[in-house]
Amino acid sequence: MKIIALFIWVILCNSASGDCGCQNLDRKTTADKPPLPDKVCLQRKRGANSHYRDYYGELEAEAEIKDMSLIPGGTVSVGTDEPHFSADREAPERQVKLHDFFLDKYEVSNDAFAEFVLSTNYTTEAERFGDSFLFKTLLSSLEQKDLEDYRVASAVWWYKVAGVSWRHPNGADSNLDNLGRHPVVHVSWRDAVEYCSWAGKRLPSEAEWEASCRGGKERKLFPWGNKLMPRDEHWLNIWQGDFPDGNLADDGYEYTCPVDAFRQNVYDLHNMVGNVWEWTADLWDANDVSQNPNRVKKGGSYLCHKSYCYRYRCAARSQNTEDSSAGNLGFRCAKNA
Ligand SMILES: [Ca+2]
Ligand SMILES: [Ca+2]
Repeated sequence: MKIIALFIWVILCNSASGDCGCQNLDRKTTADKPPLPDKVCLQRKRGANSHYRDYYGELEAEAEIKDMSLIPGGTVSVGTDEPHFSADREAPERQVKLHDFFLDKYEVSNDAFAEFVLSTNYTTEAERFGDSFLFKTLLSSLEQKDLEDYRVASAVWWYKVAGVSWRHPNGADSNLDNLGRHPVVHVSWRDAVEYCSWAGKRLPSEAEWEASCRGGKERKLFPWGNKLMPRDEHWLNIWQGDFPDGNLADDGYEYTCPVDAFRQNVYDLHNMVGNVWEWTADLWDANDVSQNPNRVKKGGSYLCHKSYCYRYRCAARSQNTEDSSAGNLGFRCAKNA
């Protein structure tokens, strides 16, 4: 039986405004097991990180799903009373009850998505539409000029580009060479639902995603604590330098990184914040009964910078319509325990 290695990470604090505009990428506009709350509660009292090891110890037989972590349920805090983007409805902090569940340790990779497509002949929505949204630095200046009218008005660094899809993630002529372990992108919410269903899984709810992000800690900004760069090391793939020009890529990645590049908390979850945004099951507006409602996405992406899109925090959230796709938006799956 594998033993979960624990790292005690000692941490400390950070804070911004703005809007990356990536929530505007709409094509039309340019029976579960009962929770064990007492046990979880008791284990949490033993220390910030120890409860997870204890919990796993008692549920060893169930912690066997490949590349998934068992996330303990119970009553967890989500949201924040110190929102950075009030319009995103990050506040208030609230308590939610969750059952135990499993969550993928990694964002779904191109290799994994290719298996799904090979097995099902699935065609993604971007492939059916014939286009997807690409960040400007992936286009030559000539292409940027030609596609001027296909920019997102509120975020002119996004271009709707023909021929871009998960198979051609960085331009119509690009391919998946050396990107097998990178996250699949240009997948819509509906594509994500189909993939998870094929895998015998489902999308996580926003609360499940956020509880997983928090790694058993309360009121921390990031999965590991409050300090962005413990030990002066990069713990996530975001944007360094000036946005939207001048990505220094100090973290080693100008675009996506491999899905197992940054381990971020005691749940052994990688790239929860940063790398690519992740679809959740939830509606942005629970009363939205339209044909193409907005769904909640979490975690921010490699394009996020504190000065402009400080959304690589566990409490941060954004939205896109179900049929949206872009080069910085992917997903991971959950499964009932
Ligand atoms: Ca980066
Ligand atoms: Ca992510």
